[in-house]
Amino acid sequence: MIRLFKQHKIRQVEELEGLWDFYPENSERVYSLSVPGCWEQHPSLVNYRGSGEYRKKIQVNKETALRLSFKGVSHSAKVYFDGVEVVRHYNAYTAFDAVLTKVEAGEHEIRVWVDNRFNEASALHLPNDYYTYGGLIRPVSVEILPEVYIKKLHFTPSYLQDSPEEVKKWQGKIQLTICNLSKEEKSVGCACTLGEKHIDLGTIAIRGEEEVHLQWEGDFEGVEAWSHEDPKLYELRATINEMDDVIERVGFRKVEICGKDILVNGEKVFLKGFNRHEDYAVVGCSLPLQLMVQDMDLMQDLGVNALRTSHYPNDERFLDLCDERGIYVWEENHARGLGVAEMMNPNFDRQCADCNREMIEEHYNHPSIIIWGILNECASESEEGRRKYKEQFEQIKSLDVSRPTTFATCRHFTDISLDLPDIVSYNIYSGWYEDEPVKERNQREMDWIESAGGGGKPMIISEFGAGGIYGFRDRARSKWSEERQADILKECLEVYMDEERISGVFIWQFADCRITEEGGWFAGRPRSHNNKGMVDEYRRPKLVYDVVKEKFRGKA
Ligand code: ADA
Repeated sequence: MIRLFKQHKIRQVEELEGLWDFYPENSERVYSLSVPGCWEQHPSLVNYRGSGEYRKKIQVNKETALRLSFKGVSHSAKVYFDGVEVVRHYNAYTAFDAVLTKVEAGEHEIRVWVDNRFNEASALHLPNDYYTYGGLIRPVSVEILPEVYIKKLHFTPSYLQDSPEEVKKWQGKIQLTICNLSKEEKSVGCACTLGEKHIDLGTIAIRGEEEVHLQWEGDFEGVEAWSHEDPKLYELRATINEMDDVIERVGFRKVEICGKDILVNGEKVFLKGFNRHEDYAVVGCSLPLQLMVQDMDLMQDLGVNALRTSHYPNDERFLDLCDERGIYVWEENHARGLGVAEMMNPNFDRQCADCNREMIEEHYNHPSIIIWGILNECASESEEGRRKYKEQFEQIKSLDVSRPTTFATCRHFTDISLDLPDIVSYNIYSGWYEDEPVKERNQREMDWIESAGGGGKPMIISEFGAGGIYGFRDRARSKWSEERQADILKECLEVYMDEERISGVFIWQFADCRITEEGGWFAGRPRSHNNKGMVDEYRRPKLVYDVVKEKFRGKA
């Protein structure tokens, strides 16, 4: 399954899920691996940090153009079609594609060289407090393209500011990009439907091998808003003649910052949720839908209304679930804990810019995403780091002005970048890393933030938590015991949930996850896992589960 809804009625799409041959580099052995999937799922590849080639043959019935779509390859890919390189990509967590023209009828071979090694060329995937898996970790599909096709369909909802509270006058902006793959100029009829509304965009002429960008804005009477309480979704379908179509699923919701408050559809919201790594004991980072649904069901059982996609763009199927369940999402680019030296890697700026662009282009239409985040705990206390934060926030705003921005800092009392984001967020581990009284420590943090450029803005506690090893019970309530984890979370939640200067809290973290042994991470991570989950990597609940459930459910 590529998405939780069909994205085409005309365009033919085939998902290339199932078994692919995998040839690890410098090995005679050939594996038969499931796609999507991590190669670590195979007992002989459970620790494999290296490269290899996936191979798959496809049949084409008549000459056509094809689009090969890769939703996530971890972490570097080079794609060959009949032995010719057609695209390469860096970063496990963003999608990419290749459009091939004049593909003849017959059998063809797709080869994907994949590499999950750490080296100078990789500025974002490096030894860290999560695991960089290997493989075709998200769906792969092949589409038959007509010579004129729809490349992009974006929808931006809004409402007139003078809308009376109870009935919003919803409006929407539709942006379409249409490509002409042929060498001759083509004229095509374009139209869109959204709910009951039909929009005729007229006949468009496109010169050979060029693309055009169309935009339409207008009112949408009688539509219902998307919100946490009532996540109403609509299908937006764009068509060109009977030649091609694209379907997106959208929602009428508007997110704004009003002083220290975050508003959704004009109502103040308090975000309560988890940081969630895409990681599950037996499948690595390549969760099938049923395990995504289990995670969502558990988080909703715990009483969340929000999620932070720590620390990278998520699988679109999970974002589709958030759209359907009314979960507010802080989606962020891929970075965790990079100091100045790592941010000065010559590939850092380009790899971040690519990730930001791909994240927003691909995930723009999800109503659940209400915040774009960048650069978790990077060097925001340095001049060099500040320049990079500033540059990336400018890029984000150039791609999307409809959502506020933030970043999670841990540069306490030294950060010089708090004036840059729309929302100030901080990671604080009182009771775990710092044995200071939770309330007093948080007051000092908030007072300093307001004096250091973050004043007048919403504040979110983007991480707090404690370690608890599943099954380790201790009457002494020592650190790493389930009892102590529950005690610390209880104290933190009693303070943070009742702090009127705070607009949201994200617990670190939903579930335990595998970490990278290299780089010394093992020393502070028993079992070579980050053990701060409410559940372990098999989703077995710890004592803290019911403590958090009672606190989260106790606050609307
Ligand atoms: C940091 C970081 C998280 C995780 C956490 C921890 O705040 O953002 O990814 O490493 O610390 O468990 O200490």
